[in-house]
Amino acid sequence: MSTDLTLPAETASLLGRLGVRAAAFAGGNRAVASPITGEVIGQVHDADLPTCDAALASAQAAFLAWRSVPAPRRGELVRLLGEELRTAKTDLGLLVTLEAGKTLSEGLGEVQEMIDICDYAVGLSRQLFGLTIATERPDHRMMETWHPLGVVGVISAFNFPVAVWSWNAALALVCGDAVVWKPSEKTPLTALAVQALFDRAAARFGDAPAGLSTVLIGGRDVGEALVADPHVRLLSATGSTAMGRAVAPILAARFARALLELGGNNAAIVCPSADLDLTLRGAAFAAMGTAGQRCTTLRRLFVHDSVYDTLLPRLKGAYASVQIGDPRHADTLIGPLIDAASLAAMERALKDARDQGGTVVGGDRVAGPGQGIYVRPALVEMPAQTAVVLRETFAPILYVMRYSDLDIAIGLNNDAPQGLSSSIFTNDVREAERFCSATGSDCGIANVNIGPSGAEIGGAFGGEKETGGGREAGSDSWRAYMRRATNTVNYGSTLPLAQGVKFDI
Ligand code: UN1
Repeated sequence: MSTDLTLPAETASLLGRLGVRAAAFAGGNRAVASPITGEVIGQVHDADLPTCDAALASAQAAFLAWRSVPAPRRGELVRLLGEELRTAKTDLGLLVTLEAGKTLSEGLGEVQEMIDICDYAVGLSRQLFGLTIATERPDHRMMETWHPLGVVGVISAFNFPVAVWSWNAALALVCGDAVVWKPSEKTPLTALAVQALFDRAAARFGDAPAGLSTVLIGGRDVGEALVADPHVRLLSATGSTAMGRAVAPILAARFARALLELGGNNAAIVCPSADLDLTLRGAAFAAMGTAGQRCTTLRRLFVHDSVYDTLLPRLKGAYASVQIGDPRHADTLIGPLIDAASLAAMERALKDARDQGGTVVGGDRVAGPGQGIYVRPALVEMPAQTAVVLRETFAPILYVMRYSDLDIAIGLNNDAPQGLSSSIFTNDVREAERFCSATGSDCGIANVNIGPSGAEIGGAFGGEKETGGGREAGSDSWRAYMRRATNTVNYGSTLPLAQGVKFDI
């Protein structure tokens, strides 16, 4: 295991192995710091606006060619990308750890999620299907066909710096679209590495059009270029609800599709019959894992009166003993916060929680390597679901509240403005089914005896209300990346009109 002092050199050699040319991450205008130590590990070049325009024009040209390539052949490119990711998994996983600060196990898990979605998309490339529909007219056939959509813009966040791109790109590519990606300003190095892996896959594929998938490093202006460009027919954006509010009206004004993955304020309900060993592990991973920086992180825990006094001491024990530190070390479970702004938001929320009657355990800074920002996750017992509980703070804070009636607990679950993920811990089938029913959780994800985070790619991922309504990854999410045509074909020799309308000339 490398020491802290070698971190920039370690990053440079990793990037070299992943096929990123030194010119791409050295000498640029934008310094990239690792949250592990705060050290600068790369200097990347922002794309200027002419570069953005050229990339978008080239993506449009690539789309025009790619849409005519048979979908299973398009799948072959994604299969090769999956192969590159398998080969590079260890290096890319470590780079995710260096740049985003998540533990090695989570960094590797993120790359595994990319491999999984590639596998899924390869299969999908032979299963892009439409319906045939009964028609009211004789000697007619009605069907729907699905066609490539255009250029797909992807704006991704620091916390899943590469997986979110892959959920979009793997699907978009088999669907016949071109992809232009603006990664988070905080994680451009992993994006450059993924682009290099894509370029390798494309070279092996042979005749992929130039510009089929590109990355544009930069800040807000690059994002705005993507949002405004008329060629971008679908913009998939992951980030804060504030970002979604800025992006959505611009897309709506030009009638482009928006796939928004915004805030989450995810809750779990612990019922009287819950298996408390399982609940403890599920809640601990969901609340503290990735240092509380997942959009699916568990932030609110409603515990039934009858088990509160048993579960809480155990949870406090887990919070007190969890291993915090350098995420490259095998025994670390909690790495650093991404930056000082994140710490400030956490401290503000904990102050508000105290002011609103909360009792805070943890939340203090702990020593870590260099200038990295390490905190003990905070467990906050709240007398009620106050304003601070309903606000998403992207940090490891778990608000715990008592409940006595399941209907009220489900209501509290649904009172959050966001609607991403949710869980119930119970061994009572009625409670479990109620939670998953139309009158249960109003979130895009509702789990039983599993925490709200750590979703597999096979299901559709996304949520309701201020989470934005988009769905990525599995199930039928692919339809967002295609346009649907309804075809009515008359194979007879008369022209009966629908609805019995007469128009005889
Ligand atoms: C995110 O935090 O932006 O379900 C995505 C999960 C991961 C994805 C999280 N598969 O926790």
